[in-house]
Amino acid sequence: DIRERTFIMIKPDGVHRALVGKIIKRFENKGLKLVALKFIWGKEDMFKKHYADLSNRKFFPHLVKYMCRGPVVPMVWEGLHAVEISRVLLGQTCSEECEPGTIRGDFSIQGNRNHPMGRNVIHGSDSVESAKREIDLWFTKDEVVDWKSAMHTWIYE
Ligand code: YYY
Ligand code: MG
Repeated sequence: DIRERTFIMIKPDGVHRALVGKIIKRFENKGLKLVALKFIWGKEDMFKKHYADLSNRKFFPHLVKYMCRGPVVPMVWEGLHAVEISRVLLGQTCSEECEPGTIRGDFSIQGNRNHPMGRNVIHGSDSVESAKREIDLWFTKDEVVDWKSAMHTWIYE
């Protein structure tokens, strides 16, 4: 589905480290299309909802605190297999495991499964269903823009 959408969020460390432009460029380079974006300092209750499925995990309070430490950049990207493609661009959850060439692989250093995850720069939805839920949580309907890129016919047959 070339209209598939995923929810991506640059985390506070990504913003503080001035990686916003570099990260957005990777999604643009791939051929995904930006359909929503904002710059906000997220509130605790939003991150508790956002990460609701992890609420019984030991690291949950730590995670929510990290996400509240500074501004974030929530975005929606659209394109063929947008969810899966974006997960590949992101790299593995743990910074110590992810490949160079991925966003986390190139821009983060600390994080393995047995310790608090440290700073892994970016969030991306893990399924089409969670993407829908996350998009609805962070954006209103009219904040997500339907438009056709001038490059469309040069990216898709
Ligand atoms: O989707 P992704 O971000 O790659 O991983 P999740 O398993 O959904 O966990 C969300 C978030 O929680 C992860 O980016 C860091 C943090 N976390 C953690 O601090 N410690 C863990 N053992 C697992 C995840
Ligand atoms: Mg996840």
